[in-house]
Amino acid sequence: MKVGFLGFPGSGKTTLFNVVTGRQPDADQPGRPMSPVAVVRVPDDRLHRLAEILRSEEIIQPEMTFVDLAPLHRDNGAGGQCDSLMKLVGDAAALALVIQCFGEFDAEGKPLGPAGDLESLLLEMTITDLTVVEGRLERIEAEMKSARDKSSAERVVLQRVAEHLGEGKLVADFEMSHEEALILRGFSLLTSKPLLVVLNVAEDDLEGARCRGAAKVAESMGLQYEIIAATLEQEIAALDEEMRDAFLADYGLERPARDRFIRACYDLLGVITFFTGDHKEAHGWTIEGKRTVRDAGGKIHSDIYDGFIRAEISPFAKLDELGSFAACRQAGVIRLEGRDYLTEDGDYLDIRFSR
Ligand SMILES: Nc1nc2c(ncn2[C@@H]2O[C@H](COP(=O)(O)OP(=O)(O)OP(=O)(O)O)[C@@H](O)[C@H]2O)c(=O)[nH]1
Ligand SMILES: [Mg+2]
Repeated sequence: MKVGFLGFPGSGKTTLFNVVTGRQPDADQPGRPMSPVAVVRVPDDRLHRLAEILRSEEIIQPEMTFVDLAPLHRDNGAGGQCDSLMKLVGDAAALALVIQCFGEFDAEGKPLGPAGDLESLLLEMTITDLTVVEGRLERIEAEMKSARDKSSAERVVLQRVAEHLGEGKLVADFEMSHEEALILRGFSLLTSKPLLVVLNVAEDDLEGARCRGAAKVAESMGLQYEIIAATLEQEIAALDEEMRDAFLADYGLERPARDRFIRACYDLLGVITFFTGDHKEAHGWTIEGKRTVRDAGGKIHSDIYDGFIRAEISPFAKLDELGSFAACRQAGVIRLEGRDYLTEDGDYLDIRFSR
């Protein structure tokens, strides 16, 4: 699962990337990450309890990947960055749009303020999608000059999507059938991805009073947003635990932004966590989208997907309450399920498969 940070120059992408991935800024190259990709182990308290029950030696937290993408130019949504933008975003499953809500705005800086920045960022993405869709339509139409059938399913849906994008709407809000969704999936359109708006505020504006306009733009587009003071959070992240709690309390912050941000990404992507394990390790995994127990097995290994037979499911809440697998078995809360069972958050899976 990969989340990319997208935004205009200097909006705070690298600062936020450091906050979320727990990295310290690179002193030699401030503003540039050491490496733009980081795999983060996401803490889940339930794993400690599971390790206790399983008597596991090791705990393996689920992983999430973050990418600090190169900045987009501010060209007022002229759409000149389409190719590079598609390449830049690549296979990121979701995007965090980082909006600068701190500092002075240059008198000549084109989009003035966070609301304008968010609007032009969304416009840039919409134009990119439109360019991709129209490019494909042109090719289809050229191919169809020789064929008789003028109403291929792909052409029909692409025409509808082009119209939708032309109205400035996001593909995520496009109503489509299952078949149409399958056609569109292959294009990886930017505005079809789950988007989280990050309003990067100054430390004297933690409530985001100066970015109400941007928050309204996000709301009007049906997008979730988080208000985060990235530089402040970076300082907090560098403190030891005791100092950190005192610091957070001083600023009236409940938890570090990192937790809030990762939670928001989970919600955005509809991610759930499931568990496996034995005396060696207690292992947490995440899955989004299609999440039958067979798909969950596939996250672990393709052999499990291919040879799936059935799974024994123990819900974490029951394991926690009863304290052992034996007690769960006795209470009859362990279930045997086939491949189509929909995995629930907190399920402990014991999968039988043939090799
Ligand atoms: N006051 C304030 N400054 C910030 C905040 N976030 C980032 N900055 C500053 O803004 C500058 C740019 O931050 P970066 O995180 O490097 O921004 P970026 O989006 O990675 O920049 P590029 O990679 O060049 O596009 C740095 O000098 C940061 O210290 C913030 O929340 N408040
Ligand atoms: Mg940067």
